[in-house]
Amino acid sequence: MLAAMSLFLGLDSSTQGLKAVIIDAGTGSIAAAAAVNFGKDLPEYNSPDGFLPDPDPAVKHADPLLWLAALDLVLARLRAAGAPLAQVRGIGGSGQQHGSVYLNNTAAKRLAALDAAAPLATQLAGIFSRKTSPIWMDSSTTAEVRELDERVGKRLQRDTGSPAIERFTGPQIRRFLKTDPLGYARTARIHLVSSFLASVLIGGDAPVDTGDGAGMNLLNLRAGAWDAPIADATAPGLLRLLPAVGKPGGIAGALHPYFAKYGLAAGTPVALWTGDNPASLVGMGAHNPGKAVVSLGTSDTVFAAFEKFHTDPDGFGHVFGNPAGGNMSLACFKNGSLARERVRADAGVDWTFFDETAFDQTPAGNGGKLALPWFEPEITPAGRPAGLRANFDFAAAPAATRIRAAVEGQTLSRALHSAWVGKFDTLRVTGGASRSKGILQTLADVFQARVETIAVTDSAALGAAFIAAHNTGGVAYDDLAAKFCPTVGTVLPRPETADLYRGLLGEIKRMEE
Ligand code: XUL
Repeated sequence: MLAAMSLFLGLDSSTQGLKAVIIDAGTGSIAAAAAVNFGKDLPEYNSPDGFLPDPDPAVKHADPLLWLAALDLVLARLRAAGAPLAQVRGIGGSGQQHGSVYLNNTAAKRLAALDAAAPLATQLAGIFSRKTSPIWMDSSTTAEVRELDERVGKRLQRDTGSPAIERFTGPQIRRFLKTDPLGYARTARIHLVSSFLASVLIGGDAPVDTGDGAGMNLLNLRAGAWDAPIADATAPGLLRLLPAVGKPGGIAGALHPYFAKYGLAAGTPVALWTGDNPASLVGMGAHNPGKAVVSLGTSDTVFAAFEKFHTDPDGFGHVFGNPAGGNMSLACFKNGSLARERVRADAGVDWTFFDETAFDQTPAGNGGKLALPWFEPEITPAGRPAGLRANFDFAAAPAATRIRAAVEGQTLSRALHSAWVGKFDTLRVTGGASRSKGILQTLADVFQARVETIAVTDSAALGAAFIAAHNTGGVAYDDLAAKFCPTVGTVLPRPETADLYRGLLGEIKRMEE
């Protein structure tokens, strides 16, 4: 009975799918999990990678009905698997950041009147004033970013935590205003992916949290409220289209009776939803300052909780609200695992060679040979042409030398651009490449920090469940982290490499310029 009192559901709506996990906060175990892949499981939405194909490579929009269909499907899957949905005491969630959903003036009524007899995507098809949602991969707003820079200037970064960024919501809203003024005029509410899905769960109008709200170029993080002059400079009348801003620890509302058909209890408290990166921060057990997270994925990210509000002096990184209170930093490096994969494939070696052998065959520092595998235009640092950069004849070098050069180059660049992210002595590493002994040792040596791997795979969904347990059940984040995020591996920095890598920081900086 005691265990049944402590079940919490976490949902994560990412670019490519929706994940659900039910945690037992009492025993520290996963009670159930399910997932939906947008492309494979819902092919009728014509979005193999989670967004709609578009002839313009800068345009990346998704169909919000796809996210609704996925919500019905993932809950149906949990139910079919016999998950203990009736005992869930609270629900939390996270969404891909920056993506926005535009609702017309019928939305409030239709959300309140959800009918269990029909699927969400059918009964909510008419609530949108913009048929598609721009997502974080969209980069079609270069002109709007320039306009916001001109209109607001440096204050944008100083008060919202980020300069104007193409994928951020404010520039996207401005583009909508410019390209479809009638559609903008028909808009009654603009939600983030996270607050939209929370709104559906409660059949109402959920607040935006400061974690995800900070990804909009609209939230004054110093004040924890929308910045009226910035909203005005973005689009006229925007302030009244924005939902309330919720405080960390807050509740969005009570679960709508619609969801009783899956076995969930109507009225179950739904915590404020947040962005996937803020959710990952807590899901990785890194909600307190002192531990930074390095996530090695399609893009690599470095993020950490920090105390006193400050921003990246170079203007590349972002500040978001920390769901546990305070703020978090995030630096995003576009050339992550795809770049490593290309270096490996071009060298004609397998992953064991890339992950380990290459590092056994070469010395730390690689005799000064470094490479920056920027096959895609990099965003940290931004504004440099794409292409591989090396300070030696890369193509002619042995495979092991190339691999160490690329991994050390990437890692030194991560270190160079994350000096501002917050104080830490530990790096928690996650993502596919965290299996590589060579990468882990390089991280430990370059950052001179203890490197920990933990067993968590879906850190955003797990973090969403933590947020549910904390905000609706009063469970402490420290308890959750201790139970769910134990360290499974540790790599210590070798002090004798500290000077070597410190010396190479200057060289990588020169190569970036
Ligand atoms: C962060 C960002 C991505 C998305 C991925 O700024 O754009 O990490 O949140 O879902």
